[in-house]
Amino acid sequence: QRIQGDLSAAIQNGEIEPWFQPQIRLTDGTVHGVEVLARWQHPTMGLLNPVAFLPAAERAGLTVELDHAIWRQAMQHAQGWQAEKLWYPRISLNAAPDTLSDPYLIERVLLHMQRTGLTSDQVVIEVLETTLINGSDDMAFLNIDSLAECGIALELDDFGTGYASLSRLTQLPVAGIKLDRSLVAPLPDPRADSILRALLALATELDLHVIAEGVEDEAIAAHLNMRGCLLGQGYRFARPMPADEFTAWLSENG
Ligand code: G
Ligand code: G
Ligand code: MN
Ligand code: NA
Repeated sequence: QRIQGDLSAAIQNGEIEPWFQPQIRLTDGTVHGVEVLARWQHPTMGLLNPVAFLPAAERAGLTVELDHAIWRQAMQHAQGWQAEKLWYPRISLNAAPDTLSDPYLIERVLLHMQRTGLTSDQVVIEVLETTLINGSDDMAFLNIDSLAECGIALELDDFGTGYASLSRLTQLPVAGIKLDRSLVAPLPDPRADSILRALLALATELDLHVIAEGVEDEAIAAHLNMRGCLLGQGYRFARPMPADEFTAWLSENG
């Protein structure tokens, strides 16, 4: 309907833009990376979150275009932070199932890198745990291998909400997992804590790094740190911010 009709033009004219949420080292509070989150500054409906337009983009076959429009803008901002020596940027980009299965994925990512001068250690691709289970075809698995060969890390997003990806973790070149906030928010609840400890043990065993999502307060951050979870993201540290706000945040916290 309305959203779907406006979407293609909005992608073209930059109405859909990257916002940024820092990922923090829980041991010392320094900045590890930043997750890039799409936002649509809609002329009449105001600020829209992905939940309001990603499904429509998917139905319209526009997610690949949308993801790359966001990635390109995000990497341009990162180039600026690098140039201003505010920070050695490390950005995490969300990939929709269609984006992961795109035969031109590697070519497009390398082109963004070439244009911005960012190197493969500065780019992380996040895919949902469920994408690997439901949305992956041979092309997706080829891409996953190629990303690893290029030195680009792959992280599993919303980890703990899908299922059966434990065996996949041993077969795929996954660098890290992002603990879903439904596992993090209840901490230090004993059951949530048991799951946390089990997942951290598994991650250590498989040599995966772990980022806790939805870290909303200091008690949760301290608990995670006590259990040996090194990285966290959430409102305790910062909300997702537009680029100019994140630039200001970096000059205070970077
Ligand atoms: O920012 P917010 O919590 O509303 O994001 C919700 C979800 O939308 C994120 O967890 C992420 O999976 C998805 N998302 C955010 N930005 C992008 C994007 O640029 N591309 C894709 N494919 N998904 C995104
Ligand atoms: O990639 P993913 O879908 O996990 O994106 C994270 C989403 O969670 C974003 O939409 C972001 O706005 C949201 N978010 C980030 N930090 C917090 C938090 O501390 N609490 C809650 N409830 N949501 C958060
Ligand atoms: Mn994500
Ligand atoms: Na997530």
